[in-house]
Amino acid sequence: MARSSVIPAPMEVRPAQGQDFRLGPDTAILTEPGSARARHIGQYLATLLRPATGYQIPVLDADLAGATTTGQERGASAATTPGTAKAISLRLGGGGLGPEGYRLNTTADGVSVRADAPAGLFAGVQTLRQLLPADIESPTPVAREWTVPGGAIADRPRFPYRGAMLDLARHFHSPDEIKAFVDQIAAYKINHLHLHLTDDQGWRIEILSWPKLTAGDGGSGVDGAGGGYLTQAEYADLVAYAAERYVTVVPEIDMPGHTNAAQVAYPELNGGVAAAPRTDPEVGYSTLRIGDEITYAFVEDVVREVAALTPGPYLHVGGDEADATPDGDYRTFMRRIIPIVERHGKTVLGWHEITKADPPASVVPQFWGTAGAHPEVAAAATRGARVLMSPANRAYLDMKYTPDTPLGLDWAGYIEVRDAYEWDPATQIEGVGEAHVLGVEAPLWSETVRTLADVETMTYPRLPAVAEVGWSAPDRRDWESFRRRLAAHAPRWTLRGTAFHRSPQIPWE
Ligand code: TNX
Repeated sequence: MARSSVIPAPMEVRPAQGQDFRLGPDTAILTEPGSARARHIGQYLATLLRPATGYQIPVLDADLAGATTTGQERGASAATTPGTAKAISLRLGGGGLGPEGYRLNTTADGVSVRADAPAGLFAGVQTLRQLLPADIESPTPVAREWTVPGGAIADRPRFPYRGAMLDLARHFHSPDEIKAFVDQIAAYKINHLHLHLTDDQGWRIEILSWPKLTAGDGGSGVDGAGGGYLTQAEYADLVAYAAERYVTVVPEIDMPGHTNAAQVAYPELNGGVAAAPRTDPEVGYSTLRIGDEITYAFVEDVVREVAALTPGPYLHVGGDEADATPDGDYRTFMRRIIPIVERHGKTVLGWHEITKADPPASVVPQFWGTAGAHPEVAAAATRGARVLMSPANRAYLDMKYTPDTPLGLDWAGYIEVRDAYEWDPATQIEGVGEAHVLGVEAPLWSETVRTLADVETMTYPRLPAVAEVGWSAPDRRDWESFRRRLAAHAPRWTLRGTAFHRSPQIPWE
């Protein structure tokens, strides 16, 4: 039953008997007249549907196709288009469910997706994709019926930020690998991709004003393997690719700790003494020099270039594990660089240690601790900050599933699928409730992770769990339901060639 396998679970699903829609060779996609973005989403959907169905699936402006629908029309009738049988329509307006919400109505005559904004249409398209049989993910034609179950879905996310993170510093991932990852996460309505671009082992983004940062592959990786870096053109291309999939890239420049690679490339950032390259996974030994003016010239240049390449609202400044930076220096540093980032038009994200610096309420702390009392994070929330939730014992994709998992670390414990699923972002930190939570993010640190298959094995099936934690209302979430729905996704991953962990907690088909 495809309907019951949608992840993340939609807000409201009302089945309608006898109203299943069958795609056919004559099925067209009709998009909002005059909207280039709706048209683009229509083309994206057609690209998803063509390989397995073998149908042509033309994409047309709804009015050019002779549609008589108006913005006032609601529900399934909007999919009925005189002159064009069997259409999927993507229309803007009349959704009433916020910037990412959508209504998806299916009758025997067609499917209509309606949303107030393109992001909602895109989310609706991902739901439609999951309503079709798993074979829809086949890269080659499959001779079968393509049925969408009849009924009405109304959906919107609980939190606006649902993210995943790749660590390019400990082992680099190529632009093509990152694009493949973007394609996968967008299917689960993950709308932010955080890239950890700099660390002790390597610097992975070209900075024109400090070119030695990426000389020699931007340093090495953990165990001396996995160097590489993104040119500015590659980064800009990735950002655009992600944006077409409604994924916002969040670049991270980690400071004042995790800076050894920069201090290898530029001894002047290290008091004139070249730092030694490091390929071990240790943390907490490096720091920028808080009293040196060149530190701030460096930050200014890097932030200016990265901000200019990044259309999204956020720039992540790291701030974690700065054990080699005394607390007073840490505050001095953060209080000086936060205004630099804001002057370049970006909202500051920082690992939750940033709350030690009493930052302004505009700064978003990313919580990576475990549940309980965190007075500095709670104080930031009380001052009006919104918190991004990445509890390490729930959302960390680099933790092993069990002691037997070949990849991964275990400092935050083992995280099986159920652990990744059964937690609530609004009850992790005392004093940080629903209204203080911006959303959730699942970080994948890459000390042990190299290939795309490694990335996938750690990500699936835990990322879909975190996606549902971030999207679905608490009353829509249920472990028994989730594990059954998740099982139905394995054939999709297999058809797409996505590796995943065969957790014994899931009744795989
Ligand atoms: C802690 S989580 C780190 C990273 C490591 C990670 C490994 C955080 C903000 N910092 O430097 O890669 O543990 O799990």
